[in-house]
Amino acid sequence: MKLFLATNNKHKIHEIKEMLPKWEIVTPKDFNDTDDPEETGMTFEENAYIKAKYFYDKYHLPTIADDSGIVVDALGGMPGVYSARYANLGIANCNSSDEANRVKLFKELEEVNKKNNDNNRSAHFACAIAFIDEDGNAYSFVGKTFGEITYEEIGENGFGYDCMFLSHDLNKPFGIASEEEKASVSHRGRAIRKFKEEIDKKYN
Ligand code: ITT
Repeated sequence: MKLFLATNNKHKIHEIKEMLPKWEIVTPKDFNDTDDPEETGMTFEENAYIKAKYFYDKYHLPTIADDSGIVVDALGGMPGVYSARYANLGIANCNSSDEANRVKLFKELEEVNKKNNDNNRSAHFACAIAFIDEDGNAYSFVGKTFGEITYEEIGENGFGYDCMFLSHDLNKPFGIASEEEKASVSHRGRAIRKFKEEIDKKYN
């Protein structure tokens, strides 16, 4: 069964392909398509739907999209849906590098902790998976995983904010977790498992 995965993020493609071994996954790259629809939503669910709908309307294949990010309690939920462009906020309307985003998050959190005279570093990752089937019906699945922001980068596994996220479930940072360990508790793993439970039976 063919599934269009509406993302240009190679790390998401790798993780989701591993999680969905029975599906034939194609991505915009396979169509030499560099389109990147603007993420104008205020929630992960809205943005995932915007991306899935854009590519469903273009290729008419069953399509999934992932919108995800890290939500830090002491920062009022930031960077949240702005996770990919956090270091560029207010400067340019494009994604910033993972490293620049991490540097900014460490700095902002340190300042807020100092101001509040505490060390609240609670955070969670969230992932919304939007799925649009071949008839255009839309579904949404959300996964979350809880933990804390570390004081320095730990490990090199994963991508994005992984090396600064201490997973409560694993009791270690995602930066030193294996792919299997991360997938077993991650926001993306949880959302994709909900997708599988609901959708797999439709196609089997
Ligand atoms: P697409 O929109 O093309 O899917 P993107 O990288 O722009 O790719 P998002 O808008 O969903 O994706 O932004 C997600 C950002 O949140 C991503 O750039 C990472 O920095 C971070 N992120 C999401 N999932 C993560 C994970 O599992 N581990 C570490 N960081 C993650």
